Amino acid sequence: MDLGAGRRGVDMGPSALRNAHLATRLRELGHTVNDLGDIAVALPETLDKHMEAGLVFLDPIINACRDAAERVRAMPDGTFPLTLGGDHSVSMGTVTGNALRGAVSKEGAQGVRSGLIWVDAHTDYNTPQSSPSGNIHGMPVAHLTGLGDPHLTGLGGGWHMRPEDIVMIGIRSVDARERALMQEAGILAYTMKEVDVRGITRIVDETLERLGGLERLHVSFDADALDPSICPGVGTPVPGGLTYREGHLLMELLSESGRVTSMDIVEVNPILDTRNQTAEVMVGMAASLLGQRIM
Ligand code: DIR
Ligand code: MN
Ligand code: MN
Ligand code: MN
Repeated sequence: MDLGAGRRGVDMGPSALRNAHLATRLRELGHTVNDLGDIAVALPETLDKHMEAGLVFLDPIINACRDAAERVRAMPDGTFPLTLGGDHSVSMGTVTGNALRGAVSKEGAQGVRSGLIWVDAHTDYNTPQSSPSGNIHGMPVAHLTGLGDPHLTGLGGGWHMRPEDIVMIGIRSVDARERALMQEAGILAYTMKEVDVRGITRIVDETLERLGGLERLHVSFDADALDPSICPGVGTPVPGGLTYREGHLLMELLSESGRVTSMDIVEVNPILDTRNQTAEVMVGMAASLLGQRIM
């Protein structure tokens, strides 16, 4: 879907990623790939664009997220759910669905405590009140931690991410009120400055240590985390992003840890792209996370 984004086109992202040979690349790595097809979402042209409680297209986005959560939750044990977006609001569904997979925790509550590695230029920690745009793709992480609209925070039936179980990497654009919310929640964000000064290797070491005891780690990869010179097909490009090698190194090191259990690739916009380059780069990122090695 593209209902959560400020401009049209990321609903075509999954087609572009399939066209860039995603399934073939993963099969070549030895994986069995089952493409479950698309989730049906209303086209914006058939809806009247209105705000509900500060949120654009709230109702159809709730439905799409519920659908995504249920599809992920129902995947059999031992499978790796890889979700193709679409705008980043789908991650409210996928992160929730992964936490609810096959389990009821010791405390009897539904959902397993899980780690989230959010690779993005943006922190996506707006609430309906703090958002300058009303676009839901700038709000998924806040809602996953229980802040914001009750329909969206309720997707997990009471399950929420703990702020200390979230690590963000690649950050370089945060709205003023969003920054205050991030600080209040205490979410760890490795900005591009930390990437420059400390390097991806140390950042991955620290991330895996921080998320140490958690059995499920989800990687949510927004294509705009990478520099617009390599991923021009994104709706909100921000200069100064991760290089091609930094992106691959991040995925390679996470892959070597053997701890990542699910992934999203989101915000690929073929309308704004150059000859499907962004989709091809993002297919490479998924391949690196799923075991591709140079030698
Ligand atoms: C901006 C843009 N912070 C917003 N967010 C984007 O509308 O909330 N997230 N582009 O990926
Ligand atoms: Mn090709
Ligand atoms: Mn995002
Ligand atoms: Mn982004």
